[in-house]
Amino acid sequence: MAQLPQAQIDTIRETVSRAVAEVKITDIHTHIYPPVFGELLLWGVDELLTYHYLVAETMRYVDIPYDRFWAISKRSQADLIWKTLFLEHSPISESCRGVLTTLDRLGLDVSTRNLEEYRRFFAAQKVEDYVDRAFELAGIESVVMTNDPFDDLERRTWLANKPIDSRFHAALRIDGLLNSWDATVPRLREWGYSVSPDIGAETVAEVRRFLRDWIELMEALYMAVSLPPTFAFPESSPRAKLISECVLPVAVETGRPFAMMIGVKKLTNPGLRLAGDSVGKSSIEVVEYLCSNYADARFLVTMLARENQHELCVTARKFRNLHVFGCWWFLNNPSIIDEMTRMRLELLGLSVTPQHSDARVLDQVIYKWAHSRAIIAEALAGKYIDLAASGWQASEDEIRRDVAALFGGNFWTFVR
Ligand code: RAT
Ligand code: ZN
Repeated sequence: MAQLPQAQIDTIRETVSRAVAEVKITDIHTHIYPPVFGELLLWGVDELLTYHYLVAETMRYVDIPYDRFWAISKRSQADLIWKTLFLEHSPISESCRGVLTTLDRLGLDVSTRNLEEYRRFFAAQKVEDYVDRAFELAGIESVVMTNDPFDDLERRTWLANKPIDSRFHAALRIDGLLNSWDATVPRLREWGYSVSPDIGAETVAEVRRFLRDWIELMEALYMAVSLPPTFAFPESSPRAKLISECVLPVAVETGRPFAMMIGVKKLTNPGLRLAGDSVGKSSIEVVEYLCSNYADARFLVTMLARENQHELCVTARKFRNLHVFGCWWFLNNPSIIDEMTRMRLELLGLSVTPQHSDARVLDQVIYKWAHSRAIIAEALAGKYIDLAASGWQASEDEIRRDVAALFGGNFWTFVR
């Protein structure tokens, strides 16, 4: 293999980094909303600071009882987090750094450390314009939301049939259906679906009708669920029955993928609320079983445990109806994104979607994409440099084509 001249290495790095910096992204899994969803759209510095990732980090340093923390105002929570994580310690964690990247990209001076000044900046923004600004700074073209028909606020907005900003696509989130069936039965009944706990033929037909109705109303691109490390399939549980009898048949019939986000241990520490979920290693055999036995269905899969990442890549090599995506939640850290992206490129080439933002606060798309782009660009550049050493030169157009696929193109091909 030829030893490449440094100038050629530098040129490849620059070309890849420019292509990645300029690509317009489809962010395939977020928790953000357009303004029409009212208070569901979170934005601004107090929301950034009270992100549940930062709540968990703060609680390691302070001894305030959890209940007291939740009882104080959001502004006071943000004050405590700012003081604890930014002023009393250097903010080196990925989530802390994210707040600073965001403020910096918005043109604020982080060296002043003046939270009140940042608050004044956000208070002067008009939300509609701010959405445009955040999209622009993040370089995103569109996002996929997480849309829960069991959330009353969200439900009301969908049922009101208001026009929705076309940059925001829907994903029908069905955790309620699959993870708490007993509590869901009375709600479905209340909404006119004739279901009963035992999941007989009529219930199956009615749950299918419910899924079809909501896919249509939301124009959902896919159905999605988060699942525990103990997720098993097949098994005799309401969840497994609902997946095989309702979700997968509707997925096939409507041509919508089923997204499984596997590996979350809910409320390991209930006092922390949303910040209290943890991670566990899951069974890859379940993914293999589903992909193999439901060959007509398509699965978008991300797993939360680092330990599952290699076998997930190998499984994707075996099943083309499996699309691997994202570095989810506790994996969305530079060292792990780097490792996972390289492994995926090596095992799956360009047939993955390496990242999603999971932003819960609109402004987070700015930092999450700035940080991920840099790491993915570096991993990718390494691959083109290795190719060049063999004599294969990827052209700039080819590099741009590949980058567009990784940052949204593959997803669109898969959902369509
Ligand atoms: O990453 C997160 O913010 C988690 O709290 C979850 O929302 C997770 O991403 C999910 O979609 O369940
Ligand atoms: Zn999420």
